[in-house]
Amino acid sequence: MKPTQQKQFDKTAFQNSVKKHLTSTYATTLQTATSRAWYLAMGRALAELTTFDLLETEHDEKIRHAKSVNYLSLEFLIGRLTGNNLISLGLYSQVNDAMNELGQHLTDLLEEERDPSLGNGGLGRLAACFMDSLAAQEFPCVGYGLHYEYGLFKQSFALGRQQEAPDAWRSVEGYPWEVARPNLAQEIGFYGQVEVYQENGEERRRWVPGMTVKAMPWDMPIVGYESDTVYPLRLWECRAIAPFSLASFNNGNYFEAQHALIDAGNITKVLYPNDNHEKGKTLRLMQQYFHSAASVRDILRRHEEIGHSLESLPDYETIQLNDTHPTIAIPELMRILIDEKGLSWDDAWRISSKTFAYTNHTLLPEALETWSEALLQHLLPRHMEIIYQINHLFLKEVREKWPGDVSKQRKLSIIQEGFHRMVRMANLSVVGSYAVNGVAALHSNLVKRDLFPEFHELYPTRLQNVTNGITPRRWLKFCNPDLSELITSKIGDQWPTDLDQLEAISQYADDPQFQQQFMAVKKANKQRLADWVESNMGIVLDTNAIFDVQIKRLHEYKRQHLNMLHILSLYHRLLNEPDFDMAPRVVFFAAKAAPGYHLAKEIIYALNKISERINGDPRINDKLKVVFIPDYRVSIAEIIIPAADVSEQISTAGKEASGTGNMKMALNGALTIGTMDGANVEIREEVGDDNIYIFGLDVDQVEALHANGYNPYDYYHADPLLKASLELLLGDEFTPGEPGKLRVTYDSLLDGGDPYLVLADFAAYVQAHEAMDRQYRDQAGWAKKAILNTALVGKFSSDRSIRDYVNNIWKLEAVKR
Ligand code: 26Q
Repeated sequence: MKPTQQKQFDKTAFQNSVKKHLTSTYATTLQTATSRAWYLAMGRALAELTTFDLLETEHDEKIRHAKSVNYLSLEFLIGRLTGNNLISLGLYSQVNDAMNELGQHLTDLLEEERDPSLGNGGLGRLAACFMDSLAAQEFPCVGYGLHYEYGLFKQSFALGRQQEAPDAWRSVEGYPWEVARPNLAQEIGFYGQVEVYQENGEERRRWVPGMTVKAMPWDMPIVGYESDTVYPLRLWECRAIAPFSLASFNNGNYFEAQHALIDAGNITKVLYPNDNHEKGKTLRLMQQYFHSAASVRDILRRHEEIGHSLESLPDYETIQLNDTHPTIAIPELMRILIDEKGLSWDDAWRISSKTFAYTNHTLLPEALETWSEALLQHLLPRHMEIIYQINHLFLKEVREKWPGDVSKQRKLSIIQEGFHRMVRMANLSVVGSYAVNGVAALHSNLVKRDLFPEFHELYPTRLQNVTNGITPRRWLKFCNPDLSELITSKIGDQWPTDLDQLEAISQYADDPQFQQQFMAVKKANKQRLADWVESNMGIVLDTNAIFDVQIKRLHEYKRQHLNMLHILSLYHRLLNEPDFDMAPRVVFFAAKAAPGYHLAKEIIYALNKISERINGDPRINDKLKVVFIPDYRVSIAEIIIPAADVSEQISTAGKEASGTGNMKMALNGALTIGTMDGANVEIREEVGDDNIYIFGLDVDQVEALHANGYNPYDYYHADPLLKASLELLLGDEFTPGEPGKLRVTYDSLLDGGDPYLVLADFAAYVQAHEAMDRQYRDQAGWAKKAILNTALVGKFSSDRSIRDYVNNIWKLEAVKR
């Protein structure tokens, strides 16, 4: 901590500020204020401090003249800011004391904050961790996202089925940490046509939009850990240009005018709830362009305000595209440079193609974005022209490299031919970027080998790897204070900014006293989770049981249904094998399903019904419990992760690009049961084979099995335990009096062909669990493995990921204030 930080905190002034906000901002009194009002007033008082530092950082001459990264993402899943910012500010205990004197408990007030759920899952959470690591290491940056009025839907269950409700994360009072920046608002066009005109004897083109909306920025402060650098997460909100058209108001068309207002307001109304699946909806494309256009203009504004030439843009600004979602920023920058700034195509392309870099997060074909050419043409006619020209020049390169090879041209073209011609956003991103990266070593290799092999040949240095990471501030220091203190008592307090230091903990892995302390912390965290479950769900849990955790979006490739089959196999054995013994186990799930993903919702339903039956079955003697925690979000992850004994990372090999929950749970001392997929491969490298339970088919075996014609019935008939487990889904065991209600899941695994090879991996998965079960009964041995997990995963700090981006891709320097 910088000494200046503590000096800056004036307790009385802070308390007065809280009181002032209670009365003047929230119209309440010290006597009548609710906890919620206290939280809001405290948040505003704290935000005053960070807004001050935000503006100081923005105006710092050294920072203004340094190179910055602009992280463009349609999602930033930041989670609650108050507790985290208190830690970064180094003010947690001072504010705790100050609020105590006002008769308030800080921990209670923190619970009043609603999560800003402005993302679906891994990709959005990664963006949030990256912002934390950028600010912590003082790399100049701006995060650009969207200010959705409604975040990811709230999930509840009705008779076991997922219900979705809108997530009004700002409530009526607004969110205390955000500050509107009306001076930085932009106008964004849509539709219209391209006009051709002459200037100085030259033919020029300009886009005349048919509709214009306003982009209003809201800044969220990203507070550098123990530094007074605050960088902005700038979220654009769409508004109608004027409240309504005055002309139509006056001629009586008032309601028509209101219509325009509603349309514009719609663009940032709600986050699309699809994850790893694209649906070519117009409104989604409007969101993407709105986001890209506002962000690119803001970047150019900053660049030009300092007086830099356009030529030097890549020396001062780099733009990282978080997946293809903001790819339309590439033709937008080209359009501005050519049509508005008067640059030649070649000059514009030289600038643009040195400015953008693109991160790929998926190999799943259904997740690769394509947009209908007709839709793009209609919505963004000038961008479509620019895309054609980029493609034209690119295909020339392809022909030079592979003369006469039409199939290469067809495969690499940015335009996919066919009855409905489509624009391939991934191809546009690769062509328009100076660097492309995957998110884990295995994934990046598959990007080179399977997804973009020709691009790799054409541009041999463009494709790279940057393994994902997580911020140790939120995902250890803040969410697991007891473990953090234990670690600090052994190795000092510098590990949150230098996570490799955790390795020094490994010397205590065999120390019985440390083992006992480590397991006592785990037990207390399990108790905290058990208390949450009891008070929110009415299920009583035994903290001696193995806490076996799978928390992530519901998707077939993540194979929650493989976990389900394991549960069914345990249930079957408990009821049918007199000699079967197992350590008590609680299996936790938390997962949202995309509202349109039918099978995912059926799997949730099945898990809920199975949970109901098993938890209430006296025959199994409390050996097994299943808990499906509703409404998975960052704040509940902060309770579950520190309590996990077992981390389920069981995707079909080759399908999970990286995973980041795997890193969070290992860091908090859970043992992973996982496939050779994503970052599991690198976690195994770090913790060693003895401290992780790897099972199942690897990428090559998956490929071979598909190539040889996979038939799930082969496994079904050959393995009696598998057959018995699956058949439990057919009767009325879990839906008394209503047999067959769970058969959708059963059918997908048999007649449906089991596309993710659940049945093929079942036996190996059961075996790996048996080995874990045996290990758990030797608590000292388990403790050693758990300690080594915490000690050896320092690599997965997002600080390291950011340094990899900085050194290998962005080439920027940290700027100390
Ligand atoms: C695309 C078009 C239209 C609507 C929605 C989307 C869309 C939205 C979100 C497509 C994909 C996503 C999210 C993808 C995602 O979260 N991927 C995960 O990224 C993590 C961070 O790199 C990885 O750890 C995970 O492996 C990967 O699945």
